[in-house]
Amino acid sequence: WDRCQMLGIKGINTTVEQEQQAGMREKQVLEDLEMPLARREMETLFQEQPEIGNQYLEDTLLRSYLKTHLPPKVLEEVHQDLERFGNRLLTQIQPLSWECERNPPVFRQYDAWGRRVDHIHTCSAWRRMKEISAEEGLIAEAYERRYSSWSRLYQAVKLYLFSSSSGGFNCPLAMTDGAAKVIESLGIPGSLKNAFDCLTSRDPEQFWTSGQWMTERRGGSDVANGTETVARQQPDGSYRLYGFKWFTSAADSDVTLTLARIADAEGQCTPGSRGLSLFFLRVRDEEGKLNNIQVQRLKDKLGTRQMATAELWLQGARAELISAEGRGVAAISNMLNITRMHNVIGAVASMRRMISLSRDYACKRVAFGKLLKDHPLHVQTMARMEVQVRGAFLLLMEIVRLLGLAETNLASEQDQLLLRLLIPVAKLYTGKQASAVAVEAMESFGGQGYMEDTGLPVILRDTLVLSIWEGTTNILSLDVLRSLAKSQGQVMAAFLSTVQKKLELASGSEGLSPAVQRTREAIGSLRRFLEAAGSEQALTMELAARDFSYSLARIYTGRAQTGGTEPWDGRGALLMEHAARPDASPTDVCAALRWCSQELCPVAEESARGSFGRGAALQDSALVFGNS
Ligand code: UCC
Repeated sequence: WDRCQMLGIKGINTTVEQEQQAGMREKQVLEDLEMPLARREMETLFQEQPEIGNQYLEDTLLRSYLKTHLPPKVLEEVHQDLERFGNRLLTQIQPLSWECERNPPVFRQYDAWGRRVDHIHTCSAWRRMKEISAEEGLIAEAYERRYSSWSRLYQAVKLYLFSSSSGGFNCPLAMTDGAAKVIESLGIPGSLKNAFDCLTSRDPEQFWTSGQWMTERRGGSDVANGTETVARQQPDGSYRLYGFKWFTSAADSDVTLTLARIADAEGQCTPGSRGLSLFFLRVRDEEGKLNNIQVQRLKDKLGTRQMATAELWLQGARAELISAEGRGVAAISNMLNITRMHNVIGAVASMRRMISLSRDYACKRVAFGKLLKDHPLHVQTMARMEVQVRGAFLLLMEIVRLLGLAETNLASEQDQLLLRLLIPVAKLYTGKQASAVAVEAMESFGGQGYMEDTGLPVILRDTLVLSIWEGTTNILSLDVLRSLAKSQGQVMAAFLSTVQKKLELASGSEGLSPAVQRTREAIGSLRRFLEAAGSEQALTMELAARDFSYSLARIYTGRAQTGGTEPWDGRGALLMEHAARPDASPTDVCAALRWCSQELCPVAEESARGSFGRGAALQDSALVFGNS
């Protein structure tokens, strides 16, 4: 895999130095164009590769967000750590990331003498990523809570910086975080104390990662009906699991959480969701021997090839029941909500990485006699991507802020309702944004973007999974409806009243008034849709689920702030709110206005077109399957 060369990394320069260098390069490139052709062919005019600098120092939106929201003492401490971490990412971690890509895991089923060994070999860079994750406290930070509710946000920011340089290690970290969360939410029972300590350890020798084995052969999204694994209780109270797990994302993990059906004395199991319970198990024993598990094969995936995703036979794996019987899905939903948050982190990080590279390239690449950055149409395309990533970033910060409050008992009931609603909304929306932005950004490199050895296709491939794993867009849209139904509409009431209140308070800012006006209209449309949908059949809401979720994402991301008075009240920092800060820049205002100039409430528009009725469903079917 020598073809894959590392994407360029600038030293650890200051922004001013970088600008000076870019200026010199620009001059050089333009001078080169004046040279006679023959000399040019021999000497220069190779295209320069895009480079990145310290991703913390270069991310002005991230830094202004932290400055606005974190208490000064916390900001001072985390700023130092993030600057250091940004440098470590450049010098040490990014090269490891490419090592992981170049050396995907290898599965060896038998040894030379025919013995079954089922050995998954991971490269040293992958194993080093695990150590670095512990050293940097990438899980620990969220559970130590040294900065109270801001600990979760701080952890998320580190993960956001780490994500695109992690060589795929962000995936096992997501599941590790999810497992720690489930164990914590169970009150850290004595039998799981050691596991919790290891999952949240800063000591590389102690640190464990977790898997999340939810998908079976007939499963996929339909976990309730597709899970066939059976759990048989043993005389000592433990269980043995028998079944086939079809996708286990990082099968080199130390432990895992998984679902199974407990068999009664006659061997019968309860079908459906009510029959599922949650289990914890060690994947290997102290000697590294698998826990009565056979590895069938590694998955041959489009992307995320750095990690060992496997098919596993459980043949009596010893496990501990950790949920109430039949409450497995509810118990594992704590994990799902955390891994979905990580998915949002991954989505925003990959958009930011692609845009950073594209921006640097625009300052180096000459076409039609001038740099790409001097072509207005090219810059317009990039600006549209920038608005998307800004909105997505603020939505991410909003959910981690709310999660931090919930984890430190500082969340109001309204905060908790909002969090339940916004996690699936953010996951489904940013997953789709990330794919679109990654494809668009790839195009901004022309043919070079399509070349494997630039490293750009890796980013694209790894981004495409974000709208699939952890629940597809439609499954997440249905989860949004589930949150409405379960709360008897309270999540929606919390959403609307929060948005409404903030809009009223932001309407004082004149520069933002077109955005305020458009958001107001969108809320009116959303309300009317909900009133009308209340009297319709369930089919209407199912058909509307995706457009409805998109409407929530767009309205919430564009909505306005509460106070704006000193001190900053720290609530709901999305684009208009960010733009209404006392020290906001004209660019912040511009991003808010542009976000709000897109269709904010597509569900109302589609509803007016009659897209959600029985007739439309029949037409959909005729269009797709050709029947009339
Ligand atoms: O494992 C995978 C890959 C791992 C890689 C992770 C890396 C990601 C990191 C990214 C880094 C860049 S992929 C496999 C993931 N599988 C899924 O996501 C499953 C998708 N399917 C669903 O989400 C479905 O909606 C199900 C499985 C949750 C539906 O199951 P049920 O049994 O039909 O659901 P119910 O009956 O509606 O819900 C059962 C209970 C309810 O509570 P009770 O019983 O008290 O009413 C629900 O309210 O679970 C509760 N519940 C939830 N609670 C269900 N979902 C949630 C939720 N999201 N939050 C809170």
